[in-house]
Amino acid sequence: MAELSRLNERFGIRDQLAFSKVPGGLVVVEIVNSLAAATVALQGAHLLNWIPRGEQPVIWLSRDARFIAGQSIRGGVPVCWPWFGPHSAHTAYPAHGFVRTVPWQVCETKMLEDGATFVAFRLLRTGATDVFWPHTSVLELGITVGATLELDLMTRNTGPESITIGDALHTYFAVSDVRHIAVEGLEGCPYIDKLDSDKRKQQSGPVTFKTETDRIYLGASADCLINDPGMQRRIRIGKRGSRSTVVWNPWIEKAVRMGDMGENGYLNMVCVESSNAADDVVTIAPGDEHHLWVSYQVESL
Ligand code: TA6
Repeated sequence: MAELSRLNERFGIRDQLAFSKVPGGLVVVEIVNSLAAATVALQGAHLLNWIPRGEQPVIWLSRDARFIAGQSIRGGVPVCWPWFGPHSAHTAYPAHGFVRTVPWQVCETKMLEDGATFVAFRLLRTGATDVFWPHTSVLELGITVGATLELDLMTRNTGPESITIGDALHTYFAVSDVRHIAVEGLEGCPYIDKLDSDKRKQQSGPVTFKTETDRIYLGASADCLINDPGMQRRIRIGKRGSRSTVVWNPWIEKAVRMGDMGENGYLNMVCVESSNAADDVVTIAPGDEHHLWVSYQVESL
C-alpha cells in the first residue's frame, strides 16, 4: 500500500493518472484523458492497452494473460532488449532479453498542452540484471498517450566501450479477424522466414495471413499500415531508429501450445514489431544514445 501512496503522491495527476494494483499483485498506472485511455504495468514498462476516445481498443491483450511477477504478459507492448529472439550465445537466457519481466521505475509524468499524458520509465539496474547485461547503460521508455500513441525506447551508453543491442517494441495489435487483414509497407523487403529454417525470402505485395507467420523483415524503415475492413479502420505505424519489422501470428496449434492466448485469441491479434533484429542490430558508441521511436494512429477506411 505504501508503494502505491508514494507513487500516487509523487507522480499522480488528478483525474488523469493514478497507480493501482491488478489481481496477481503487479502495479499499473492508469491514464484517462480527453483523448484516450491506457494502462501500463511497471513490470517491463509494459503497455497493456490503449483506447483512443470513440475508438475500439487498438492494442490486444489476451483474455488469458497472466499478471505474475517475473513472467511475461501475453499481449500489449512487451519491450524486447538488449537482444531480440533467442540469445546468440547463451541458450538458457530468456527469449527477447530480460527487461520485460523485471521492475522499472517511474521517472516522470506530465500533462501535455494538447491534452495528452506523458509518462517515463527507467529500467532498474540490479545484480540480477547485471548477470544478463554487464554493461553500464541507461534504458528509458517514454510513453505519450493521446489520439496518437507514441513510445520512445532510449538506450544511452554510459560505459567506456561500444555496446551492441537488438531491441523491439513487440506490439500486439487488435484486429477483427486476422484472416481478412493486410499489412502494407513491407512490399519488396527481404525477410528471414523463422518457420522455414531461417530462409531468406522477399515480400511481394501486402502481407496476408492464412497460417502461422513469423518473419523478420530487414532494412524495413517505412511506415506500415494494418488494413482491417472488419473494423473499417487502418492502423498507421510510424517509426524512427528501427531498421527491422517483425510480423507474427502463432495461428491455431502454436497458440494452443502457448497456453495463454485465450480461445481463438490468435484470430484477433497480429504482431507488427518495430525493431532492430538479426542483421539490423545497433552499435552504440560510448556517450551516445539510440532511440527506437514509434507512433500509432487510427484512420478510417
Ligand atoms: O516476435 C515473434 C516471436 O519471436 C515469435 O517467434 C514468438 O515466439 C513470439 O515472439 C512470442 O514470444 P514469447 O517469448 O513472448 O512467447
